[in-house]
Amino acid sequence: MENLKSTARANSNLALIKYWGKKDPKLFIPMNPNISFTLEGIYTTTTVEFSDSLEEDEVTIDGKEMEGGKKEKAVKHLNLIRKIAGKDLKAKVVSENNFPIAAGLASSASGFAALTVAATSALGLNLDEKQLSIISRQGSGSSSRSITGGFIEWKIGNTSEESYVEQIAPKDHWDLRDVIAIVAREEKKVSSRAGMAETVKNCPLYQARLEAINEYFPKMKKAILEKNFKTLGELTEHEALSMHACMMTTKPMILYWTPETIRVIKKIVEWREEGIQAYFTMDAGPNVHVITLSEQAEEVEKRLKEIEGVEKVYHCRVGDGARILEEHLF
Ligand code: 2P0
Repeated sequence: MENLKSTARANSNLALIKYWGKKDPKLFIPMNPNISFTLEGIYTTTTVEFSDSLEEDEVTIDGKEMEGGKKEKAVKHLNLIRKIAGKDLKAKVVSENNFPIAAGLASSASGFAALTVAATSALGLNLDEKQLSIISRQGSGSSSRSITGGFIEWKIGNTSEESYVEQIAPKDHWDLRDVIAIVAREEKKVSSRAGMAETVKNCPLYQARLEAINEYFPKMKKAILEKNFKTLGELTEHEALSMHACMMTTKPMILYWTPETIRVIKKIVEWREEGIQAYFTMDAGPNVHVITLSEQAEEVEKRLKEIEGVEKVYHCRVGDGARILEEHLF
């Protein structure tokens, strides 16, 4: 019998131009093109084994066997991969995050990228990064960006085959840092998937956001290629505020910030006046990602730890894409 088992590891990623809305919710085609960089050191490791001795799929994440919605999402993704491979075997999936899910760092990005790479490899599919990103995208949109390392663009496209990621620059192009301030959090009430669907439907500012992105998307790409930190930082902040303004003006409102989020934002603005080059961005949660340069990253980390309400700080470099590991989790 063939050995239908593989293990993959994928890093998380941080969007500078965010994905918040689907043009095609079935195929996970985004409303706007987005840009991210892959984060070194915040990752998911996943082993997948397909076997004819299993009667149903089994999915275990961080030691807990999944049931209900979370399991369904994984099974749906396995079904897509089984269909592509033309195989009908059930799978055992064991997945581990090296960060606590409760910290509010996106686990679906690294999780679905690792699942895609491990499952396709276990079934003997030999796919390139473009093809892997197209498959991963359909498990969770942001995971398509974790397939590839460095600085990434996710193209909208009109069809599934046209909506894939491409590297803008490799990770050693620019030693940017993401210093993440984990702040006290309430339980997340609105998931990204539900929140973005509501925003597309019920936010009066959404169209203006899309038009603005058309204008600043090429500027962000150019800022990365030319390593223009001031432009990159200013666009990153403006973009995050645009997304959160749309969330907040959705009916009913979606508000992910806590008082600590604002406290950290205000500090960053103050620090800039002292000459610290740092800019903020937030995802669908209260944590603040602080983008800075290697020379000032230690100082930013030290200062973030001193802010009341900041519980933990992660310091990430630009990372590699998803890869196969030789050692399995089971
Ligand atoms: C991003 N987020 O670009 C944005 C910023 C959240 C805020 O990508 O429905 O979990 O699985 O495709 O990938 C979160 O979206 O949503 C996300 P689905 P996903 O990073």
